[in-house]
Amino acid sequence: MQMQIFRRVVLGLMALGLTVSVFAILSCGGSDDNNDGIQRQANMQGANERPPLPVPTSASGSDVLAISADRTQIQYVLTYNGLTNVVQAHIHEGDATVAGQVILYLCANGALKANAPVPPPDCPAGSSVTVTGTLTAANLITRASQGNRPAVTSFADAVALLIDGVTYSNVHTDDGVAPTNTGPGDFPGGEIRGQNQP
Ligand SMILES: [Ca+2]
Repeated sequence: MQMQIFRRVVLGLMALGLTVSVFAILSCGGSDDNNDGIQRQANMQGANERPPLPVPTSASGSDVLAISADRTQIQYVLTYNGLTNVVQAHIHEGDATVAGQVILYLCANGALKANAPVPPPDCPAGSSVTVTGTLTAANLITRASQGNRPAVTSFADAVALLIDGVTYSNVHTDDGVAPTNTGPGDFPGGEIRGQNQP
């Protein structure tokens, strides 16, 4: 009799264990939805440049930044239209009101490539251009804190700023002839710019 009770208790515990296991698996599966990749994008215009020059350009551009679920990679698609003399494009830290520091290169030409930790793709010429690439910790330019902006010492810091809307992308042009800022195709400080946001 005691043995029968013992068996029932054991079988009951086994059934309970199985049920708990199934719930654990189901709840893990559900929580994966919270780890899906996050996307940010920018709509770049001349009027967004800071400090405002003004930048009299009819050019425009965009980027789409897809952050991997584990937040170790950013796949990007950069487009720009109506720009001449494009020399480089970056992601900068900072809100929409400031000129912030470069933390990631999206593209660059010639000697400017050497300023990036890993040479970025070319910034092609053309009336309508698309550049793609993948950014990882190897691409990051670390930065000390500046003003009220936090330090960027890791790729995780950069991703956190990106998710929080505290980065912008811009595209720089330069005709290679002094002086600067003479018109479209000659804004070394940036011709079009946009805040990366949801
Ligand atoms: Ca010039």
